[in-house]
Amino acid sequence: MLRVLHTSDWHLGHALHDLPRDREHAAFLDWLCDTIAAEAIDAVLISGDVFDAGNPPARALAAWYGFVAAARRHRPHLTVVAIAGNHDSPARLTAPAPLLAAAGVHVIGTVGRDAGGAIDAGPLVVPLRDASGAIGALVAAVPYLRPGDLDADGDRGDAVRAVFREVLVAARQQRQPGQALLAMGHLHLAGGLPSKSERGIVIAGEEVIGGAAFADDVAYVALGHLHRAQRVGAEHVRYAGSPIPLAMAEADYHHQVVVVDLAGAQLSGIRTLPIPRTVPLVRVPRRGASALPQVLAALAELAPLDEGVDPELRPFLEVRVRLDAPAPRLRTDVEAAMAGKHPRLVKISVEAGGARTAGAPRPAEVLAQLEPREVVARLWQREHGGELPPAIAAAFAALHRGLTEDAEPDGRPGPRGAAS
Ligand SMILES: [Mn+2]
Repeated sequence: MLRVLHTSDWHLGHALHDLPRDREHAAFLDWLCDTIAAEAIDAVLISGDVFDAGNPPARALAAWYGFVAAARRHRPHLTVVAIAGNHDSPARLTAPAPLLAAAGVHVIGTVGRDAGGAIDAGPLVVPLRDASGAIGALVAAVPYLRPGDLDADGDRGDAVRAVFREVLVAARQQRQPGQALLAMGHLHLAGGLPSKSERGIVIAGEEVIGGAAFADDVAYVALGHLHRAQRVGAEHVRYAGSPIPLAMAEADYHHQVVVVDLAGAQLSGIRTLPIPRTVPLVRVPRRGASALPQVLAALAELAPLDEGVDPELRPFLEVRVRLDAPAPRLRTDVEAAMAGKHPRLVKISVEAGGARTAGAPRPAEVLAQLEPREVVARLWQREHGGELPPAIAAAFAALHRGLTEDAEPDGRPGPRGAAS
């Protein structure tokens, strides 16, 4: 019997609209260590995005090393396998690999190839051992695949599938009877539901591969990248999901880890364990949006600041205002209403109200044929009536210029614009 815990998308070092998440991550990692001990876990699979950024802050590195040391104190034979996600720097994640390997931690950043282009699959096949030291399973651990990891010729989807296929072939060659075969990947699998907080990983138009990339002899597929916990097409193909909400829109997510039991080569059980939420996410109003007077009245009802609570554990709050006309004092009014309140304001969302300019619906136009400035001018006309004010036009032009100058070579906005 081998018991494996699957988790992913920790995003250590994350900030929610500039507010740090360190206390939430610390609470999760404490809970995870307790769970590893209580559930008698033999191996932990972390399916990418250990860190939120390629150059994580020192406190995020401290959380990571502190976790691996604490987890091994609870379970001295524990194996930890972490693959790089699209947020991780493969080089930085794997820089301490020799030290970590001595502590049972395998960090996998890139796919090596020989001069002929063949994959060096050896480092991507990781054995998982039970408490007696016997190998109970082999994991084909494939990191997020960057262009340099892939065969340059042909379709990206084909190239991604080829890497999984070749690493699984190598794992099968090593596998002894009674050992299970597992796979890990950080990618968007067809049929998976994305959230707003993942950074799109399209490189050449091929974002998604199908679950058929994993053959029937793979007992469990531990995926990362999608932040909503979910199975994809089959019970044993799963995204563990992120352990904390990475955007206000994820307030209703059920954060969890997956516990996978293996009996010999076969999957014998899958359970999910809910992760306690340390910091509540509050929305005013709870659903939809309200006019500003109602929002301000609801904010007045919020609990007053409790000085006894650690400031980083106070709830995050989003207000959603429906506006019928521009409200230049919106932020000032909301911030005044929040003064002395317990929750921390992280976001003001505005929804345009019902007082639309009268007139027959316009024939559908192809958005791509309009200049961005024209789209803004028409939106202003529709929502507020009249010409686009010069100050708004200038602000939009500056913003648009900033976005297009930041764009990555494939024309998509850079990480700053796209992250959560
Ligand atoms: Mn992620």
